[in-house]
Amino acid sequence: VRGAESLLATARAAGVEICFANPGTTEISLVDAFDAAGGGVRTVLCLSEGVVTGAADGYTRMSGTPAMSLLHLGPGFANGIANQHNALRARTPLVTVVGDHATWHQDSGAPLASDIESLAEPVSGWVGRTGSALSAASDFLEAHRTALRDRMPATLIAAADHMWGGGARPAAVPPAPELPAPEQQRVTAVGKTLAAGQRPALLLGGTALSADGIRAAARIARSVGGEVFAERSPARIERGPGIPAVPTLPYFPEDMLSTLEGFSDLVLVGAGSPVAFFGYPGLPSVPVPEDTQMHTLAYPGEDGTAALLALAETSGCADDPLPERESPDLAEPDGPLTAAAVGAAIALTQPASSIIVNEGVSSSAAYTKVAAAAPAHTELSLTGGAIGMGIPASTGAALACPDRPVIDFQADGSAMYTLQGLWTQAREGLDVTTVICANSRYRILEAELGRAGVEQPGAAARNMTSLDGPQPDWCSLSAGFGVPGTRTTTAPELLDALRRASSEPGPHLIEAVL
Ligand SMILES: Cc1ncc(C[n+]2csc(CCOP(=O)(O)OP(=O)(O)O)c2C)c(N)n1
Ligand SMILES: [Mg+2]
Repeated sequence: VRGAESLLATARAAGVEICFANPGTTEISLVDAFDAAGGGVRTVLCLSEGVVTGAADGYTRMSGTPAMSLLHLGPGFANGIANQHNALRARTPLVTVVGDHATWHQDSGAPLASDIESLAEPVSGWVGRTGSALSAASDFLEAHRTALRDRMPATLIAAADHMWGGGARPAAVPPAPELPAPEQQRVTAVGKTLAAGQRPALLLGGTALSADGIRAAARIARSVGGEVFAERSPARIERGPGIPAVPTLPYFPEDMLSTLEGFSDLVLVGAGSPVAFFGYPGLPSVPVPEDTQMHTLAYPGEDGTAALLALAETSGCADDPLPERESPDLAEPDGPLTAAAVGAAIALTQPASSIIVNEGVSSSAAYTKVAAAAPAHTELSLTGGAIGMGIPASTGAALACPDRPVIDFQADGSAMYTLQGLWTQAREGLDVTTVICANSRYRILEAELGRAGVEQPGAAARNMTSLDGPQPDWCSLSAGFGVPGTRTTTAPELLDALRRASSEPGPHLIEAVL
């Protein structure tokens, strides 16, 4: 068969079930090969590459099996970089296939020729090229296995002549690599540290934030008189009855410092060391109090849940009852909409087992603050700070979990980067409700101007932080992509729109005017 067919047959055999695509001429053999050899790999067209990479990230965070993406040369890849950056920060094992010119055409100065490696390397754990039509299948397999082993996006550059060249065969697929569990020695050492510490804290991230991981961490913390935190903006966190509520570290470095004040030890489990989102004059990059000792139980990329279960076992608390979980009382919001009212309205109306994608930016904490009052759910957040992931990630999550409603808690400015993801939601009939926090501004930047001591921003600064003139018409935009939209200005209207959206199939958009 052709290289393209061998690659897709191998992808399918390795467990790839979906390909998010925005292809071009260099990928034409692959486009054609999905019908012949890619049987079983669902193709999903996305109308910009930022939607492709963000959807692949959302899909893979939820399914655990790598999604494939198909992009067109350097410029196509470049358009997808921001969301592949978020996937890198989430440690999502994606396999991105970028078509390139035929090998003999690559140096001819053709208009679309560019240095693809220099674009791909900063946002990939692995970058490689197909070696020939005959090796295309094993080249794909190497990308796939490396992505899974290292929990990082892998990018394979596929030359057009390797895809159309014949004589290829699919590669034999060995079992997928497993997440490495941390050594028992480290578990024992951390167990001793915790037992000796006066007031230890556990900081969970990545693979530690499963239901089992959070339960084990809560048992460990209680047995040593400590506390549990989740990293800021985790890729994926589970919440609900039977899962102790875990506060996330705050955003600003001074708040992180005061939260961690008084802890003797900070044990990192699947999380990196706390770090300030930005550098501010006079504030540290690593906002951890000086006399707090940091330790690592599991590095990002290791199995944090396995580490916590092993530590609970070692510490003799594996079968302890879980700490009492107070179920917070959340009152129905009333009156004009605020971020807090939107967060509460979602928490009160979200169906059981929803997936919440949180790109609320300056509003996002308004949901996490009350999320403990919501029924069982999974929350995905913006791991890499590159805005424009909410609509794509919601699209991917809905494709991964067709039985679970998806609610996108979405800031308005960020929605604009990848708004055309709504079209894919409509085309695929996905059960996604996008709630736009329509404050008509880049509110977080206004807050940052204030932090920088600017009391009265000038006309130029106001111009760069406002979405006024014209205000986006969200319901028209949404309708234009085939998604019915509803405008709400009060909490009762929003509650009503949310209930209606979850009772109807297919995608919806709700504008919440703040
Ligand atoms: C790709 C990318 N471009 C620009 C930025 C800088 N940035 C951070 S937040 C923001 C605006 C956020 O506005 P919005 O999404 O409306 O959220 P709000 O602050 O109003 O809650 C911008 C432009 C970024 N983080 N990522
Ligand atoms: Mg805004």
